[in-house]
Amino acid sequence: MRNTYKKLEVLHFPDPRLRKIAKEVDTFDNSLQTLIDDMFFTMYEEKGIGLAATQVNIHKRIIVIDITNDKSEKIDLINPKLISLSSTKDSMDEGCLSVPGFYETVSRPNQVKIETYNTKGEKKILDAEGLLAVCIQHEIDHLNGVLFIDYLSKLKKDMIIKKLAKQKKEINKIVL
Ligand code: QAP
Ligand code: CO
Repeated sequence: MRNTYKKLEVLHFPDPRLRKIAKEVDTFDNSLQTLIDDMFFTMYEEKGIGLAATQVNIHKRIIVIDITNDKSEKIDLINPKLISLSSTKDSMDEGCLSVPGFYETVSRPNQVKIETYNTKGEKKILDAEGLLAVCIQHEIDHLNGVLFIDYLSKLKKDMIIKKLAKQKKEINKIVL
């Protein structure tokens, strides 16, 4: 662990770079650990519970998650692969650091099993349920260029797009 971290810039929807497909990590070196540490730092600074590398414009299959309130359970996933999904689903209010200010209900399987790698390049199996299971699916979606708002009705999605465009217009007015 270092004592200084870099706060990475988080891309915001509708940035087209959020649609890129991330590539598998094939080198497990120090720079990978550095990136993961900076991703945790960025996620905590932004008050998030999950962050995918895609969101910080790094198109590699890396995710950081911490769903605790006291930063006590850091989970990093490298090349995560869903190997089973429960048929039972749960609806949860989801948000996203790349779609700030918007929360909508999404239905997803409430239990998942994934295969993933740690920073040493060792393969691990992880079983998750509830919020962690939902967060894992949300973040793996990012690696595939998918956002939670893609699951909403066209009406709801269009409303978000419109509000964001309006916000951007207001910000530009102030800058001008
Ligand atoms: C994904 O999202 C997630 O709009 C992680 O103003 C969220 O960390 C999975 C955030 C909920 C399951 C349930 C969003 C912070 C953080 C905002 C996040 C905001 C500030 C979102
Ligand atoms: Co997100």
